[in-house]
Amino acid sequence: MTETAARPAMTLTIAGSEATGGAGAQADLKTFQELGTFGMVALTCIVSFDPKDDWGHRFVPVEQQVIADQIEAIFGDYAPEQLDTLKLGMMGSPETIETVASALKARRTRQVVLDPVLICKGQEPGHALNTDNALKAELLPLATFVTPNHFETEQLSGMTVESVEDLTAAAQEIHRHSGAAVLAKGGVRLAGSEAVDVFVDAETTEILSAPKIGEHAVSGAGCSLAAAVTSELAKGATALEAARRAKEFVTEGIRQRVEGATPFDALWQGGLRRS
Ligand code: PXL
Repeated sequence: MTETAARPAMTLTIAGSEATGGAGAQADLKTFQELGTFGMVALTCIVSFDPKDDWGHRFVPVEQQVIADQIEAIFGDYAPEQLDTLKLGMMGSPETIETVASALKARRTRQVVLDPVLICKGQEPGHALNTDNALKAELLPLATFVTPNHFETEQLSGMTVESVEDLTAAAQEIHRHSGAAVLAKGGVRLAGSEAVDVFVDAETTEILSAPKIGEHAVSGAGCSLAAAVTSELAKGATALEAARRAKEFVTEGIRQRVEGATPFDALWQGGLRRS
């Protein structure tokens, strides 16, 4: 009789493609693999940067039925209880949020990490408000862990964030109304020499801090952080442990970032291997 190894932790991302491999589903899948989980992807949209137009984002949604089909295929293959953690990334439109939320209603995974990507450059600014409302109504209630960046923290809390104290208060507010663990990212947006994120759940408020590496945002940091949280939760970490390890993963990924022709560098998910 052949021995079968215990199956790896199972992770799924529902997210958009970003062709250059810095962000989106590509970043998620690389992070899942790097952290030792079995990764799956259902694509919501395709983003192609435009080198002829200042690297603006060209955005094409995946047909709604095709999004639903991918989710059906994945949950046909694995029961919700076999999928340890689900990550929700860029949806791109209120219609897609609706499709994903209704596909997930009958398929509840134990843990859902929501990266509340509100708007991608190249989309109509008007989209942000509609997407924000749909996210709050349809996806935030499903989330057990949420990872808003500076802008998304302001949107989800309705508060202005200019300091670590503001970020903490806003993260506590998002936790209070969603019940989810929150990792609110200050990143390079808050002044000072440290990149500060704030973790809040029912037991703990903890400030996670690491020296800033440069003053520019790096592509893929947000996606990779949420994907690392997803992987760590899938492997059995507590929410706080997952947040700490994800911060370390992203810090090393930024240290080993890849430079190309775009004005922003891309995080490399293999950063921890070299450090
Ligand atoms: O980092 C946000 C993000 C998420 N998902 C996709 C993206 C981007 C930013 O470029 O393209 C698909």
